[in-house]
Amino acid sequence: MNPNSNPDTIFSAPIDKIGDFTFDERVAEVFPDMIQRSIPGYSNIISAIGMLAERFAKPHSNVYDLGCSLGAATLSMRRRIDQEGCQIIAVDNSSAMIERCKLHLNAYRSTTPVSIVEADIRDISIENASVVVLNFTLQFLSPEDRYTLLEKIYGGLRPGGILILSEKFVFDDPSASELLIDLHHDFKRANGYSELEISQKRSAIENVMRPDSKQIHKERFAKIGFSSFDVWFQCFNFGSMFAIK
Ligand code: GEK
Repeated sequence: MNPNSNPDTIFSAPIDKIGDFTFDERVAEVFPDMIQRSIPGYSNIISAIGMLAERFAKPHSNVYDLGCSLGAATLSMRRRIDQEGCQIIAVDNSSAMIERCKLHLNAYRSTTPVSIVEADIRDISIENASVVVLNFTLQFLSPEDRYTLLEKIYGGLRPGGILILSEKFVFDDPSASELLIDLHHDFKRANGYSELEISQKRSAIENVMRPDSKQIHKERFAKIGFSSFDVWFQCFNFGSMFAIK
């Protein structure tokens, strides 16, 4: 369990009719515990996002955290960025997440200003960006919207700017896929989730989250025009990529 969060027990009792997963008040309340226990490597990725932002953030530029939830990536970047006139814009369309994100971020002081915006990331404009983070958010958009959003990000990035994209991956090779999914379930069991919780969460998320393969991500980056991209972290079927303009 995460000591800074209420424990995630959302799927612990049998549910008659499992609806689609939404980022509502109940999820926001247990989110730090849920994400730590569900995504292998999450805390490593969060701290490395801070390191990457420190390296790539430029003076008088914008840094975006798209699908910021409670602001973990924003906090990590804010701790590291030391550039005059640089501001972070953290965006999420869940009001429950945004409300709590404000509380989390206002609890600490910092020199880099942060604007916390409740909006759909498909509707905002991206401009003068040195760093853009999509930490486990793109997978919730439809495949057509993914391409349009990545094109918009590319358009709003300065030359040399970085996109950090973390996602669950799917794999073409059936045995590799089975092994990596099994290892992920072992990870969840080791973190105290029961078989019932694992299977009910899986049914709830199935319709709202359709991940891509690393190959698809790479092909899309190349088609859009990113000059350099690769995977910089992977644990089981979860990982993170960078793409530089
Ligand atoms: C972290 N990045 O802790 N517009 C805005 N927000 C959206 C949209 C959209 N169209 N679709 C989904 N979201 C965070 C973790 S969680 C990942 C990201 C997960 C938001 C949604 O409300 C949720 O807060 C977030 O994307 C995905 O580093 O729970 O697996």
